[in-house]
Amino acid sequence: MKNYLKTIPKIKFKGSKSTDPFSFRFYNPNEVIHGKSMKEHLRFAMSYWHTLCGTGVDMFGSGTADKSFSKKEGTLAHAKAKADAGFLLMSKLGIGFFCFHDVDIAPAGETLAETHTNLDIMADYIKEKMDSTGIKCLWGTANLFGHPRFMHGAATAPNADVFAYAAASIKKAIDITKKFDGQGYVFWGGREGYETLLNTDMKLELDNLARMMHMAVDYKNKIKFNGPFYIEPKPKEPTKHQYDFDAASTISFLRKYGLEKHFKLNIEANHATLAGHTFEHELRTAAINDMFGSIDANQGDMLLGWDTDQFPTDVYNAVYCMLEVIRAGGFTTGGLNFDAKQRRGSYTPEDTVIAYIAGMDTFALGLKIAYAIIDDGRIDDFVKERYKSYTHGIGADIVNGKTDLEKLTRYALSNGEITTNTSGRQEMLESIINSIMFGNRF
Ligand code: XLS
Ligand code: NI
Ligand code: NI
Repeated sequence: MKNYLKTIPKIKFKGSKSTDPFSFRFYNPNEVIHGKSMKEHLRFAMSYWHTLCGTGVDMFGSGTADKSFSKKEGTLAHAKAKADAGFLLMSKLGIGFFCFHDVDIAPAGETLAETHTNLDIMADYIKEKMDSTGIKCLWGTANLFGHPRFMHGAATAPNADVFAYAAASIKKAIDITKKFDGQGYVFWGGREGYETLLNTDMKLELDNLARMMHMAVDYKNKIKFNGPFYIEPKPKEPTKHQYDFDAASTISFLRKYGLEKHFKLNIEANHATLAGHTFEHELRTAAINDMFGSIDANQGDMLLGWDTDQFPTDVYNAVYCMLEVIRAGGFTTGGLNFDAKQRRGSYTPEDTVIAYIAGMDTFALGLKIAYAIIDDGRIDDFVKERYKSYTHGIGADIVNGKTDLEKLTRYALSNGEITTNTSGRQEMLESIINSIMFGNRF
């Protein structure tokens, strides 16, 4: 730990022409855009797991990045060194929030009681760091997918003892998140799904998942944890059929079980693409159902079919994401958590800093360009114009519930064949986006 990031300066905004890899080119935290600073708009968070725990292990090889921070792994001394490293990194980058799993911050004990003691020690340690740096917790969560005890699921496990263990872990993780004054709490159901119906009672599993969520809501109310609960949809990986497949199926689950008032969604870019959707589709689905909460910012690789959790550098995706965020009214309790890791070959601490800078600059561009698109107005005007038939006449009657199939049949018969339709002009709209993005440059 002694030498961790020793040669890295505090990262400053140096403008788009800067060739210093340890500077921001586009993210200028205090620059005010539409009444709020970039920092307030974007609410960046560090993911504790990737940044402080992930070593780059994959199916074909061991870790390449040393995350021992000069301490023996699995000890409290190591957990403290990780926290020291994390707060140093966030301070150097000017990142205001972090997100964590229970297992990220403290070593597992021999028993559940010992694990809880370790968590308490580390929660005190981290809380002090939060108080002295002003860095806040965006959300906490319990890792209910890594340990072998959760091989068949947690809340959807066939074994009631596993369900109870999961409940104890959730309770503890909510307690710690509350202690950190966390802005929210996430449920990601990594093993809440199944591999084959031959061994699965799907209805009982889903009912039990809802039972766990209801208990969590009751507990949250009891201890007055104010932040929202988020569900983070993902279609697959690790399980084949994951129950919280995408935004739409998650919302329908929440409504079926009367949970919708207590939850919002945490949308992850790479999960959207795994579900066969765009990032912006998932964000829009959340927003129009009043479920927009927070974002796990990353990107996948079109040529790989898994959750590669790459740092987001695709500016178009960031633009389309920020358009949805702005239209949803911006973040309240949520933010942009970099659920992202460096490639296995970019294994040095310097690469971590560079990766965060790349992600933060990408979203700074996304924010600025999204506002430029909104200010330009052509895209919004086009959409408005496209639906204008619903603002008067028969369209207004449809929208206002003043018609029925018989009346519409009479109208259609008198109206005759539809001989014209208006062009959707997709290519024109895409080229407007390009001209806004690059027009001033050339
Ligand atoms: C895994 C998920 C996970 C959640 C938190 O794919 O993205 O990292 O964000 O458990
Ligand atoms: Ni995630
Ligand atoms: Ni993920």
